[in-house]
Amino acid sequence: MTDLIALEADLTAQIAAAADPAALEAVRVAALGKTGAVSTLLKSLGGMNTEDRQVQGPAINGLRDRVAATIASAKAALETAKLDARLAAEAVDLSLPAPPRRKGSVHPTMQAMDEIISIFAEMGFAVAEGPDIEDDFHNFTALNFPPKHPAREMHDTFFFNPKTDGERMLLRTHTSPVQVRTMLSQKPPIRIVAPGRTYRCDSDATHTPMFHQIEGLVIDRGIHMGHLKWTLNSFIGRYFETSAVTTRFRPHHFPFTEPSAEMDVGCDRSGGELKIGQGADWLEILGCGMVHPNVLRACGIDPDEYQGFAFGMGVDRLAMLKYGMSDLREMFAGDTRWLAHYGFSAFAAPNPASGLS
Ligand code: 2U9
Repeated sequence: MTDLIALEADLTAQIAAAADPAALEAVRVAALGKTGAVSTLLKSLGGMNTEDRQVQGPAINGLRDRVAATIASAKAALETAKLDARLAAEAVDLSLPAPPRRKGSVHPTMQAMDEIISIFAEMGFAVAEGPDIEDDFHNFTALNFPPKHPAREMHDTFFFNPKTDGERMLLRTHTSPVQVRTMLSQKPPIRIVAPGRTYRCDSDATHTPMFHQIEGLVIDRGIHMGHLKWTLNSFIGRYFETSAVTTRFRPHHFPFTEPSAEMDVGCDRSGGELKIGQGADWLEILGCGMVHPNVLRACGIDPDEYQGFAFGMGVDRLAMLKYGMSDLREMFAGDTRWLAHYGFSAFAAPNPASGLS
């Protein structure tokens, strides 16, 4: 009996001295584990005569229960102490003032997009939209890109994995498939702009994998380059807010237009700052041309009866030119300080109904 009292006192002292869960577990194993001191005593009951067992049995079982209960309460106390320490360390001072709230703003690309849409809306263009995920026909074939033609690679296309039928969908490389879908579903006359996100596997100082385009399409009888030139000259004057704007059309090549051209605007770079509408330099602004007869045919329109012109421009770049940003990558960084500086009020956004203010 004295042995049991001494053992209990010793174990109680060890439990009290255990400073962390690992030390406490070591005490538990030494007492109640398979070969622990208390377990060995319990096993010895089997070798005792009935008289001794009747006395020792309750005494050893009682010791085991008390030691187990002391360990359990010591474990709970250690866990409470750990939680209290963590709560104290992670305390939040609720009396601190909140950081100033940043106001949301309209991204310059979207401001430019709204301005461009409004200018074309004033000229009688409707807005058309289509899916970002396209098929080969609407993005390439209908636009007179021959199969395996290098022009397809020029577009650095993001392809999806092939479907079970082998067809590979893709992220549209331009918004032109929207015009294809419009021609296939509507009869001329057509006068639309197609704004939206476009994707090309290209990333450097002047290219991002996702960028914004707006393209335009006019289809009617008797449409010619004169209509194209007037429309785009008028647009540029409105967009850059100057009547002094000069433009020139340089011959170019696109599979979907013939003839094709790039349009430059007169500018001045002499003072280190770019000024549109003055000076002797030229700046490339957009691409355009007369819709290729093959494209009209692929979209169910008879080129002997109808003609059309089309144009396309990069909106992120046009926003940078108008609002003085120099680094394309900053446009996509999502920096709230940059947005607070360059962003626009949502209440001042132009729209097709109100027009350009
Ligand atoms: C159809 C027929 C013709 C759209 C056009 C361009 C010229 C053009 C580029 C400008 C800069 C794209 O963002 S950019 O890289 N676009 O130069 N786009 S004509 O012509 C079409 C479209 C659809 C059915």
